[in-house]
Amino acid sequence: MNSISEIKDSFTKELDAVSDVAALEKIRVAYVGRNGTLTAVLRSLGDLPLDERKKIGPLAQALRKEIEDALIEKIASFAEQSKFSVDLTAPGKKISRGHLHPLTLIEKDFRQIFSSMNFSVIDGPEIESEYYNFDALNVAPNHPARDMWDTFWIKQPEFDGSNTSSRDEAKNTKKHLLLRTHTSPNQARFMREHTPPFQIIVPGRVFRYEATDAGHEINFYQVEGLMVGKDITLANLKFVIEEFFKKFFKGKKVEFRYRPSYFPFTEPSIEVDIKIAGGKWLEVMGAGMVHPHVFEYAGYNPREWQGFAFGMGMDRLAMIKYNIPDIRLFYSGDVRFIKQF
Ligand code: FA5
Repeated sequence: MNSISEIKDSFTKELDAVSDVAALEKIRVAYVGRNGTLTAVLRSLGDLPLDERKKIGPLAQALRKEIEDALIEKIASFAEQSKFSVDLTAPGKKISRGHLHPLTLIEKDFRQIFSSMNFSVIDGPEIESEYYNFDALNVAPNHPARDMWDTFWIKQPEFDGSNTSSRDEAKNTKKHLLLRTHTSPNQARFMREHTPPFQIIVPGRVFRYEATDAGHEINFYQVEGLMVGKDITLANLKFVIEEFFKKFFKGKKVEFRYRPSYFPFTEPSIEVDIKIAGGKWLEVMGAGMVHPHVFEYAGYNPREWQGFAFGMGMDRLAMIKYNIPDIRLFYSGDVRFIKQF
């Protein structure tokens, strides 16, 4: 009986001195753990004569409950204290945040500016048929203009080498699939399904089988523009392009140069160069008036409808806007690059 009250006294004293969870655990082990002081007493009960056992047993059991309750209470008080121990003067911890990719930022600009000019934003497939990428755009099967775009052809079961081995043979089959070399197939796709007047842009990824350098990638982004209606002229194209660039380069001085060019799907065709704040002239897009054959492919009467189309290189514009010297940085996956935007 003496030993029970001694255990209780020393436990209470030790518990009072405890100030952290680790020390509390030590006490728990020392008293009620497998080899704890009180556990030893409880274990030895069986060796005692019956009348002593009857007296000491309940006391020892009661003390065990008391100790366990006290431990739980103490641990709860620690939790309660830590909830309020906030040091308001401590310096803040920096939480590192994600960044949007510069090309994503540029695409957002495009969507926002063209939407404000009443253009709808349309999407199209990256895996395209040869028909939409070339034929419907007035690029005849064996016309040299097809070589303006070096193409990644998609291997299909019927072209897997067993029944036809040459790429040229495959290229001449209308059914052939490819990775779109430009966003222009979406002109043909959209016109098939819609009746003019309309004005759309189609931002998206395109692919070309060509050597890479600071200004060329094998996959990059374009934005196609198409406006079809009655009495649309080159003057409308010029206005839309100039409005867009003024908004895109926010207040900087933008100069424009229009050069004659050739695309099978526009007539006349032009290329547009811009000069920002007195810098160098840079080619940013191909454009022109929609070729009558393209309207015919779409089922429109070219005497009734006119339209303009353009295709801008989004990466090139991002390079100009953010002063990025090499297009390959966009696709490097280097977080240090992305973090700057
Ligand atoms: C075309 O792709 C035409 N579809 C554009 C067009 C649309 C003309 C509608 C008329 C009417 P081009 O191959 O020039 O044209 O490419 C257009 C723009 O894409 C270029 O001005 C350039 O900014 C960008 N571009 C072309 N090749 C690459 C490349 N390898 N890497 C990055 N940007 C490129």
